[in-house]
Amino acid sequence: MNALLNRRGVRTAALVLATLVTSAHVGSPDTWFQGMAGPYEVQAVVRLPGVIPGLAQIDIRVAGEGLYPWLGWLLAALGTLLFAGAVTIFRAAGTDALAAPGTGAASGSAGARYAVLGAAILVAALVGARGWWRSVEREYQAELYRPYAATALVDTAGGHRTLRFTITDSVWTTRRARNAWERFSVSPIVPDHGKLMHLFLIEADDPSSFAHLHPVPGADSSTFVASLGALPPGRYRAFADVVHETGFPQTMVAELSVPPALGDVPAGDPDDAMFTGRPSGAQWMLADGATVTWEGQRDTLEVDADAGLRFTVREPDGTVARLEPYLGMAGHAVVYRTDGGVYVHLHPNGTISMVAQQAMAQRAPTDTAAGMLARRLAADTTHESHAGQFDGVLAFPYAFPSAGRYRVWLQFRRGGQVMTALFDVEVRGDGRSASAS
Ligand SMILES: [Cu+2]
Repeated sequence: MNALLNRRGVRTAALVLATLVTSAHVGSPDTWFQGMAGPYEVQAVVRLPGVIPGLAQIDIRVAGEGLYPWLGWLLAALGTLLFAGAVTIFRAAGTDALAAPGTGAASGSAGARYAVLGAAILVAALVGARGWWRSVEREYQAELYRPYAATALVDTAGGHRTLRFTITDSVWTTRRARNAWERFSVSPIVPDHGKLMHLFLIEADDPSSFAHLHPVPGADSSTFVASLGALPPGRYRAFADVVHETGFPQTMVAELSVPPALGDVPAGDPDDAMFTGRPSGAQWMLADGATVTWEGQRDTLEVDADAGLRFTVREPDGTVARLEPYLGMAGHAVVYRTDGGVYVHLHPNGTISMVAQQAMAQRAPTDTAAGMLARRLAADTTHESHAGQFDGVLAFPYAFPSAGRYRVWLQFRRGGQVMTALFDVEVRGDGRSASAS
């Protein structure tokens, strides 16, 4: 779909929305709209903030083909006609318009000069307008969110495999922000669930091997290192979750090739976990005979609808199991579209990070320098205080953002061991809609 026309449609939709949000709601503040905005069929959702002033989240989905292929040609032909017409007017200004009343047209060479002059003026205006449009486009692009650029590689010096994940983005290395998103991310990284970075490795071609690692800062503040343990060799995608002092979370992405294991496998972080396996339907059997069941619907999942991700861990005798805290939580889920286009790390409280919540609660007016709040958050050990047990019913609020085949890895702790269960699921959508929000 043509991005430019798409954006025009979105603008039209935004006008429609401006009138919509002025109507009142009781108890259900979100605004939904489905209908036509000009020639475009749109579905718009405005999620209003609880307190005004605040930030409203606006999602606009443009359905259908969006652009007729012949429309561009028609517009180009009409534009050429307009250009030729305008040049003709210039030519007439140099001939017919200068003729004395009652006489014939003036000399043709004056008309040609005027036509050339007119064409030059028009071309200059068009070139200028194109430059202006491009600069508007660049400004728009500069305001878009993009995650930090990063690289990942395996260092085999020292006789074992060490993952080195490096943030290469100039925003991080120079601490200079160019837009609002980047201003949120130039602050220090704070530990979430007690770890500065949660890094997931997922096998690229056929996602059967999976690792959940916790790299620690290496020689500088841009490189994070972790032991790869016994991870099978192959090509992997790396997803690194970090949270900034501002409460801003981001996921960095990189690809890497993992060589075969060397003899020496040093122990990694005790909360690291690795897993290799293939999904086996709605029930997963753990090594100790316990089972994990995907409760609810698996075959009628739809885009943007409540996915109802609910799992029950049962003892071999069928009773609901008790779980120990894993990184301060009853469970963690990683949702991944098998082409790598969607990745998210979920907790029973949703997609928001725990430390972002803590940062919100602990921010004080005296936190004027970068790093003050980060130090307090790092010293805070309340994430370790979830010492109790959880029952084995795990629910994760989530809606799948797009259609496709997904894998869901579920992680929790039992008998001191981190256990992983794997499920796969097909999510249906209309296959045509494109989201622009
Ligand atoms: Cu983690």
